[in-house]
Amino acid sequence: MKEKLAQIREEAIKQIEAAKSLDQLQAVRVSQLGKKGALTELLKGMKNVAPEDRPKVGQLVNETRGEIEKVLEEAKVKMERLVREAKMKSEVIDVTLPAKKNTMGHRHPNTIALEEVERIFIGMGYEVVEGPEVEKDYYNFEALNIPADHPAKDEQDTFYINSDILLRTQTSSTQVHEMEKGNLPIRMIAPGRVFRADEVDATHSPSFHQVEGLVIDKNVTFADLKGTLAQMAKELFGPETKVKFRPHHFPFTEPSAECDVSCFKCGGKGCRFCKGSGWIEILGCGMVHPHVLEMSGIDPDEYTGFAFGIGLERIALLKYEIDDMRLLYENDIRFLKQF
Ligand code: 2U9
Repeated sequence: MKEKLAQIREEAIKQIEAAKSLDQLQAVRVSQLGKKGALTELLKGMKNVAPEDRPKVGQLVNETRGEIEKVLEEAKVKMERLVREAKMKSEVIDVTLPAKKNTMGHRHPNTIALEEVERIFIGMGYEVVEGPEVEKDYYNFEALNIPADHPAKDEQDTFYINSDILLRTQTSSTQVHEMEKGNLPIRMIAPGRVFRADEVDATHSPSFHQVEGLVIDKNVTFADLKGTLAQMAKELFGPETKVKFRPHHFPFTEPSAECDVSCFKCGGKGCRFCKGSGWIEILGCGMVHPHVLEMSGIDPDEYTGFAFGIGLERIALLKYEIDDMRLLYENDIRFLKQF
């Protein structure tokens, strides 16, 4: 019996030493000490042992069980330490490594330019109003005095969805909706995306952004328009900036003008930036055509107004001295992070 027990103990210790994980150790515990284990089997054979020897044999079996349990426990503690150490080693933090750099997001040059224009006009008491990009022909063209045979209405220039619905070519349609509401006076800017069937090049894109302004009140004159745009130019390009107006034609304004600012690079002397002229064209403007007021239900004998339109990309390109509009649409992070 003693020999048998010694054999069981040795086999158990051999298996414990061979175990390579906590799971394997647990398997040894089950196989050696469990219900189907060698020791339990041995105890089942107690009925064949003489009654007077049973206490002695029982004690021997319990001693062997105790010894195996002790070895198992020691092996378990050792194994747990090894597992802990391996985990610590794999998770080691090198505090001398340089910290990871968090990259900051950047506002797009268009957004910076728009926020600047918005800030200037909000400061002068204007409202910022946004309108739909998909419009009725009426709001984009007819209500703005653009006749059916106007070249802008050609399918080559405008994206039509059907004969009546189109992608707006200017944000003026938003202003027409505001005029129709009849809440006068109006002092608003309408920023937004517009669409024109243009080929892509350094200065054109089929989709770009505008900010249009509209003021309608009693006694609004061209002098108000000039003063407003002169103030905007100073805030946008610097306090020394001058403005100049050249006669132009737009169907929706009469009289109409294009507005130039003195070159903010050379101060007006003439340089490469302004192509030697000392002036840079930045927007179109004029007094709202009486017929445009009338079509939206405003009496042109009582009210007058001025309007202007700015290409936002043009402002961004000028302000940040970017020479190709395509850079604004590529979203290359190396480009964007400069602003
Ligand atoms: C209403 C009446 C008139 C808005 C105006 C311009 C002149 C103009 C261009 C600037 C560059 C378009 O993006 S661009 O190509 N716009 O020159 N826009 S007056 O006139 C209006 C607007 C609304 C009711």
